[in-house]
Amino acid sequence: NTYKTYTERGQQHPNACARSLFELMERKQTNLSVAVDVTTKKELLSIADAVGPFVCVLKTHIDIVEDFDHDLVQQLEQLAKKHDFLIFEDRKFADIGNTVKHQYANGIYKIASWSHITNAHTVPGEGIIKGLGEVGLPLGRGLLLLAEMSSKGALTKGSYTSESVEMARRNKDFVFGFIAQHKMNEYDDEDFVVMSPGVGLDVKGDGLGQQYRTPHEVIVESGGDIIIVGRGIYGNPDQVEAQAKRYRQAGWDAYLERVRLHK
Ligand code: UP6
Repeated sequence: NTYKTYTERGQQHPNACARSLFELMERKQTNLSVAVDVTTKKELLSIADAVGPFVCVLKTHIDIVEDFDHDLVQQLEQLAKKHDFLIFEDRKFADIGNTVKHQYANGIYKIASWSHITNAHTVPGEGIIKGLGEVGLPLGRGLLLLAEMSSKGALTKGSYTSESVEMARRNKDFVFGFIAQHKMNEYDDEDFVVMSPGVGLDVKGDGLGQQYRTPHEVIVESGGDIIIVGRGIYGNPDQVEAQAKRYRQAGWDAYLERVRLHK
């Protein structure tokens, strides 16, 4: 399935969130997700509006915004409609089922009410998926599991990764993919969406453990589906739109090459 077109995968996918994601990727011709890791509402909204036309998914870390309020969320939702993208709050839940349920539904952020996609570490075991699912499934949300991290020395490898994939296989109603560095599909009847962070065209790292690969390495060589790019796009405030176009083109060209190679 990794080597089929996004359209074909969208038509066959059992998960509603994945279906709409694949459809919108093909419609907008983009497999780019921008990670907007800025700390003010104003910057977040202005970058979201600037990159909106070029992304399939806008990724947030809502808890770093100093002046968070519910108007921010409403404006993000409006931008998602205006530009046709999904919102992914990169919350990286990591607690027992009962706790993450509250962290997902309640508190200040009420993530489940506005974020189409969120993610979770598998370190607590499968209860984390059950807890999040009680909140997210009735709302039609989708979950990604962190199977592999991009940072140097990450412990997400070997049996940790393969057992994370097994957890996803047992929870396909809610889990539609992974944050990972490689494709995870092994069987004909499964189609996990792999979103890969740690993507950059100009630098190889950030001095704090982040490691960057190119869109070609991620999509053609490793079989990832969506590239997640943060500082490479918003790092220079004067170039946000130009960089978004550049990464969107690099990601889409890599996807077309992958489809061509495996025809
Ligand atoms: N992220 C990673 N690596 C992971 C998982 N998530 O970098 O394994 C997230 C970071 C950040 C974004 O939290 O939001 O992806 C990468 O940003 P960057 O392109 O500016 O390094």
